[in-house]
Amino acid sequence: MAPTAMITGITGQDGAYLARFLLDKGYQVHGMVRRSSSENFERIADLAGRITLHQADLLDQLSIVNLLHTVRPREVYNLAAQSFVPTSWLQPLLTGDFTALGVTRVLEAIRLVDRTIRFYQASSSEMFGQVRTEPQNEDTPFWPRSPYGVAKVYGHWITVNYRESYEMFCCSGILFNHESPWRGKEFVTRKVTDAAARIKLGRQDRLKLGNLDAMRDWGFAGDYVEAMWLMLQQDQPDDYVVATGEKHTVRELVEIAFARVDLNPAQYVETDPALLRPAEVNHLCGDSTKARQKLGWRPRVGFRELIEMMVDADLERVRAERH
Ligand code: NAP
Ligand code: G4F
Repeated sequence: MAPTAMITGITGQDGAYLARFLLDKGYQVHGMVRRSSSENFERIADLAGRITLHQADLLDQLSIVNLLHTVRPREVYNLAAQSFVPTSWLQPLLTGDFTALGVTRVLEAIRLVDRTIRFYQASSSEMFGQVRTEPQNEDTPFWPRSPYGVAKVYGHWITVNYRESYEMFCCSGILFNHESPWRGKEFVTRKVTDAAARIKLGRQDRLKLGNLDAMRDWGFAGDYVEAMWLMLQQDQPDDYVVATGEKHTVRELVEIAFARVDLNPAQYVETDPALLRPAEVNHLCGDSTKARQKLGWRPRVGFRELIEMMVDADLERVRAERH
């Protein structure tokens, strides 16, 4: 019988890639979606009829318990979160409720309904924050620099605790930044690739950015969902860093994106102090040796290829928009 997976956050970037990945593997895929006055299913619209969506919310314990009773999955991927770092300073309590306590709600539901369910938690390189060693691996201490990072540290440790306390199959994937044409437009990669396309096509004049010197280890979301799945196929649950091992500045990202559309960024890009963060994570770079050796995982898409892929997709999208 086909294995069954449940994805929270299926409407997000990673949820959309993971759903496709699991369907290709022959899974029955179920997704948890929260109620909204208007549907937000753009990234999974073409999967209608192949996946089953259920209404539940990370803030509502009973809705998650009922969902697991209904679906009876073998694997649960907890991707839902308030995932935008700047919003976490504006809404620190809500971020803690979704992104931290939400993890415990899913784990409690698994503990009550079926402890054999395999659980994946979407942890983040933001937990490393003010990094003390480079590159960062599973043993690097956490020093989160935002309410989001703090909430993810809680989510990571509660996942480890349920593994140790109840012998549940719980894995935490410490994923470095990963992007795609489906990345939300507020994140810096997509903000830049969308702007490059719009400026090229005469639909936008300027691009305002914050810290151009920040460095990230950016990979492709399509590669990273494979690592999530691989973690749940092992004999033992564990935690893994998933990263490319290369870091680049926001400035380099801008240069590649604008070069793709034959524009000089100096003519269009300006910095805006309002976009600087109260506390910045200046640089992140991951060491994914453990994932490469134990899971046999490796990234396939490089940085330049990723950014060019995103610019090309945005050009196509903007061209298709009506004025
Ligand atoms: P994303 O595009 O922002 O998607 C977040 C998802 O969470 C959306 O489907 C959203 O639903 C859902 N959600 C938020 N609050 C919810 C609630 N209360 N109840 C139910 N669903 C809720 O994020 P992503 O980039 O795919 O990232 C997936 C996960 O990985 C997140 O936990 C993120 O923090 C983590 N992560 C991401 C990266 C990265 O670079 N992308 C790196 C490390 C970790 P709506 O559509 O209804 O808003
Ligand atoms: O694209 P970002 O907003 O991503 P950030 O903060 O690194 O968080 C993302 O990756 C995390 C993994 O480490 C995830 F856990 C998290 O959910 C999210 O997916 O910003 C990247 C860098 C920052 O240093 C920021 O200060 O880009 C810098 N930046 C410069 N100008 C900007 C801008 N970021 C945004 N969003 N917008 C700007 O105008």
